[in-house]
Amino acid sequence: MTFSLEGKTFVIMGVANKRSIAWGVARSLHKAGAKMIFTYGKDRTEKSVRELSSTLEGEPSIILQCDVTKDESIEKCFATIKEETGIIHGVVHSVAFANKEELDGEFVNTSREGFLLAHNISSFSLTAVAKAAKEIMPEGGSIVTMTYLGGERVMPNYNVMGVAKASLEANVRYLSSDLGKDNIRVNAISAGPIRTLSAKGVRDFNTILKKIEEEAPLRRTTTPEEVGDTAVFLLSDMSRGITGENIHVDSGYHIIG
Ligand code: NDP
Ligand code: N5H
Repeated sequence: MTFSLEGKTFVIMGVANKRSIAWGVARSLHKAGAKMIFTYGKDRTEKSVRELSSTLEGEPSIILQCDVTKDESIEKCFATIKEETGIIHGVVHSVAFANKEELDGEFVNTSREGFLLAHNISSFSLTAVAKAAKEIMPEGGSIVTMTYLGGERVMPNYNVMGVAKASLEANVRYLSSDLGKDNIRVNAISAGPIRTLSAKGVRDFNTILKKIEEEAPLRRTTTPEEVGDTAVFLLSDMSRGITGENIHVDSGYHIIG
């Protein structure tokens, strides 16, 4: 199943390697004929993004740094996008971070610094990026972010990231309310667990995946392709009536229990 996004340009934030959910989205967008601009956070990620993007056929993608903890980095990144491509039609925000030591043990022990860091990178960044992106979306567009069920329910070890995802999900609703008059839609995809670099080191990840295989309505785990294809739908006019929504791409697991 493909939707044509020929002639449209999207900014993809959060490709770290070939397992990244953002890379799953990029593959689906490529199939739909879209043009992409990739952004990365850390200097050390640039090489991997360049190598991956070079595997996509067609004209080379633009690759820029955008460290979402820095206003100047976001401003510079979107100013360069404006110079290089003029307008864009949407953004995929697939960025989150929390200190490793706060993704284990009890949430009650979260430090002020760790709490603010997780919220800064994983939620406020969407607000800051939406503001910058709006300036180069004169025809309207679509913004999609990635969340997890731990933002709605207590999940073991998700801790401060669960609170940050609850903030992100509310962020989606408030942004969609503001930006609707500019014909910009804002939605989240709540993905089921996928083995990515961020998930590396998560204790009992196999057990989490096994539970989904046994209990989710579709009896299988989520793939980056499934998330990518839903993102294409949300970025396309096929979803033109949808904003402020959180679509679960999780084999239906969220309805259980
Ligand atoms: P990845 O590790 O592949 O992606 C995380 C990305 O966040 C990296 O590209 C990283 O880039 C980026 N990032 C972190 N800090 C910053 C920063 N300061 N500025 C810019 N970018 C930054 O993991 P996923 O693909 O799994 O994660 C993508 C999104 O999907 C996250 O929001 C995650 O919470 C969400 N999600 C993941 C699930 C899963 O099971 N994997 C399930 C549900 C949601 P860099 O290293 O260059 O800083
Ligand atoms: C309930 C769970 C298991 C507990 C796992 C929590 C995962 C939280 C996600 C955050 C984004 C992970 C994170 O920040 C890891 C960093 O501390 C260390 N890793 C890095 O710095 C790498 C190198 C970079 C690339 O990572 C980032 N993020 O920058 C949730 C799981 C079942 C599902 C899951 C894994 C959800 C999710 O939100 O990612």
